[in-house]
Amino acid sequence: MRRTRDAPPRRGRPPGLPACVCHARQKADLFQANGFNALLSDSIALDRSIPDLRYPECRSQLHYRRLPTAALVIPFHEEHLSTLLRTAVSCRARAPPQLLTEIILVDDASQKPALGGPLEAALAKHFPQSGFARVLRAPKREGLIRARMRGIAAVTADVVIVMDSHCECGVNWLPPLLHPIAEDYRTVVCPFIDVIDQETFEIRSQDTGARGSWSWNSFHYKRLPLLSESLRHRAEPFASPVMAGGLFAMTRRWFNELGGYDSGLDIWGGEQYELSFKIWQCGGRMLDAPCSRVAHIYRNFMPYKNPSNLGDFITRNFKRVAEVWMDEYKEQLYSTNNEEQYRLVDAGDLTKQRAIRERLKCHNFEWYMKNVAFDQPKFYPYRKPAKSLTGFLKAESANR
Ligand SMILES: [Mn+2]
Repeated sequence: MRRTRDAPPRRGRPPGLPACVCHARQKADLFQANGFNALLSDSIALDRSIPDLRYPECRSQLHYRRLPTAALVIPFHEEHLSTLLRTAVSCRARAPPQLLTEIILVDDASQKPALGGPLEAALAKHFPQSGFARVLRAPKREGLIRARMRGIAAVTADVVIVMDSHCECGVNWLPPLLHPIAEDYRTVVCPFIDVIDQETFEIRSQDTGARGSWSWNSFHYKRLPLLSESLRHRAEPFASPVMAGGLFAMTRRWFNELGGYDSGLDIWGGEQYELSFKIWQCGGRMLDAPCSRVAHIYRNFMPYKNPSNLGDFITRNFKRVAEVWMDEYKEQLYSTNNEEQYRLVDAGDLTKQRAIRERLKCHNFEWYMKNVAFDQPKFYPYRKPAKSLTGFLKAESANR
C-alpha cells in the first residue's frame, strides 16, 4: 500500500474520503481485533505530520543544554503492527537524537504472526543503528506490570520513559519531560495525553489538563481541577497526586530505589496508585508537563482477554496497594466497595513492600492526603455506606 507523509489524514485530520466499500469486511475484522481502525492505520505514514497542539508559549520555553539520556520502554500484547511501529517511529522522529538513546519493546507473549519476524524486520529498517531498538520476549503472559519491569530492567539510559503501544509523540515532546528530572532525580514527569480518534485517527487535545485522583467507591482514576497557579502559568509543569498510568518519565535510579513496581501485582490494575503513592510518600514528587504532548488511541473495548486462571486479580492488586500504603484510609476503600470480597481476598506476602516503606522512612497516608491530595475529599468524598441488614426477603401473599 502506498504510504506518504501527505497521505490522508493530512496533519492528523480526518481523511474526508468516502469509506472504501471493498474493504468494509476487512476493516470490520481489524476493528474487532484491535478496538480501533487498524486498516486505516496501515494506510497512514508512520512518520505522518501531525498538528502542534501545544500552547504557543511552549515554543519559547527554554531547557537545560545538558539533559539526562532517555530510553523508551514500550510493552505490548497483541498490538497492531503499524500502530506499534508508529509509536516508536514518531517518538524517535520528534526527540533530539542525542537524548533518546534506546527503544525497548517488550512483547508480552503475543500470538499475532506480524509481531514476530515482520516486527523485527521493520525495526531493522526504521532503526538501522545497531542495538538502538530491540524486542524482549516474555515466554508466557506476564501482564502489563511485569512486562514494564522487564523492559525497565534492560535500560541503560538515565531516564526511563514508559509508553503505551498505540501512541504518537508530539512536537519536541522529550525535553519538557527531562528538564524537571535534571533538577531532581526523584521527580517523575508525565506528558499531556491527547486523543487519536479510534475511527478516523484524527489527533485532538483532550482538555487543558487536570490533576490525577480517584473515587473511593470504585478506585477508578479521576481528575481534580487545576489550581489557580497553573491557570495563570498554563505551560508550567504542575504537581499531580496520581498519574494516569500509561505514560511517565522517571529516572532508573529512583525507580530502583523504590523497588520498582510491586511485582506481586498481576496483569494490570492499581499499579498507577502504587507507584504514585510511593513516589510522593517516600520523598519524590510527580508533575504533569503541559508542553510535552503524546497522543493515544482510546478504545471502547479491550480486544483481548485477561488470563482466566488468576481469579479476581484486580481486587487483590488494590488490596496489596491499600495494605501497604494507605494505612487507616484503606477502610474507606473496602467499606465503599465489595467489602466482603476485600476481606476474603488473600493479598499475599507484603513483607518486601513494607520493608521499602520502612527503609525509605516514607510519610504516612495521612501526610499524603493533607499535603498532596488535599482537595480529594472535596471532589470525591468518602461516604460511609448505610448499615445494611442481611437475611431473607419473603414476598407477601398476593391475595391481600
Ligand atoms: Mn492504551
